[in-house]
Amino acid sequence: MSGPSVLWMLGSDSDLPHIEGGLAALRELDISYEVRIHSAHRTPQQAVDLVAGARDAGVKVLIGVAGGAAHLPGVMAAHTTLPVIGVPVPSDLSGGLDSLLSISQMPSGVPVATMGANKAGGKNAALLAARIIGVSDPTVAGALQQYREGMAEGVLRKDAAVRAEHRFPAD
Ligand code: RP5
Repeated sequence: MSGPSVLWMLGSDSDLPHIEGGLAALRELDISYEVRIHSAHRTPQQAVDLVAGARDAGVKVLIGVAGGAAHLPGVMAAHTTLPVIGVPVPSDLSGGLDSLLSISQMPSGVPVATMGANKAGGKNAALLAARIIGVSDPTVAGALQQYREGMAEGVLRKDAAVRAEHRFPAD
């Protein structure tokens, strides 16, 4: 039961830059995580074995990150009843429309919560994982509330700054 709360699985190390914001968010919320590289196509057996053992290892949420054919999150969801979040990595084809559709268009019965194929995808995956964990963990729920309040304060600071600078006639 000593595994991380969130297990990230990436189809390639080239996907790493797309999850940096998500890893930072989990650290800020003090939620444990582990990142692994396994591909639905290149190392299918290792990927499946890791997912199949995740619940017994104490993992609460799985995040699959992949681009292009992007079967990884769906394969993960097929081998566990834990919640699976998919992060489509932008590709050369229409900015990642292929990744987005591949991950989001799951058949009935095997859900994957699909994030955007944009720079927010990795971060939002982490925050959705935190919300799922926060359902039964008041400490995480409290940390999320603080996170939201910090975000709102940041917007208010920017509003005040832009208002002071972009005003005509100025005071
Ligand atoms: C996918 O193929 C990976 O998730 C990655 O987004 C994409 C390209 O992988 P590399 O060729 O850079 O290893 O499986």
